[in-house]
Amino acid sequence: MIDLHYWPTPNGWKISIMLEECGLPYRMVPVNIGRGEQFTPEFIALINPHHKMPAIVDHAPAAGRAPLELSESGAILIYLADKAKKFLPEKLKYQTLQWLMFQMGGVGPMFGQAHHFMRAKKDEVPYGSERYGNEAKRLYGVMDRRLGEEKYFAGAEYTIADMAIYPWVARFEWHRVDLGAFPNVKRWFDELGARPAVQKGMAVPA
Ligand SMILES: N[C@@H](CCC(=O)N[C@@H](CS)C(=O)NCC(=O)O)C(=O)O
Repeated sequence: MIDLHYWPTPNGWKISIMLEECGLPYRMVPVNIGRGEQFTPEFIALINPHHKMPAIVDHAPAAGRAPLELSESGAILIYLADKAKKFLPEKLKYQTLQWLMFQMGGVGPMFGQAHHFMRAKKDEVPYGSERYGNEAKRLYGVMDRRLGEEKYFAGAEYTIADMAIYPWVARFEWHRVDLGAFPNVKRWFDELGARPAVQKGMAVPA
């Protein structure tokens, strides 16, 4: 059994989607980040010293191995792909990792900053909204070109890179992007949104 320390946000959804896609049994442990539950001494000592969700505890990682605590959603996705032997195909391994890193270093942090300035700060700092809004649009341009060349980010197969990017694109209204202006992203987004495991993962409640 895997414990998923979770709150329903794009970083949390990446892992709930992957667990659903793999059919791995898991138990959701809520971490209400609005109430600061990521700062409890237990969470910091036992789950993630960086006090962020998502994190997992795999109580049965492999025969004879001690339970594994893991944080950082990209690392968790790679771990689960290795465990389930799914969604990180050998022939697309490095392309998958490239687009996963693109999400971890680009899409996640930049869209997150756009949400902060546009929503939490309600455009009080116009420079912030403009800078991260423009960066979000630039990243959509990169994604649209890639998805004009390939069906999925890594190539012909659906991988953990798609699962990492999807929940961030699902917040397109938050970073004020018109999906219609990026037709290849929209085609991919609609296709993934029709997958039952994606729908289940996105619906895991708090
Ligand atoms: N790089 C981390 C980022 C995780 C992250 O930013 N989580 C946010 C919610 S989406 C969080 O737990 N924030 C609480 C805090 O920063 O105190 C990952 O990909 O797992």
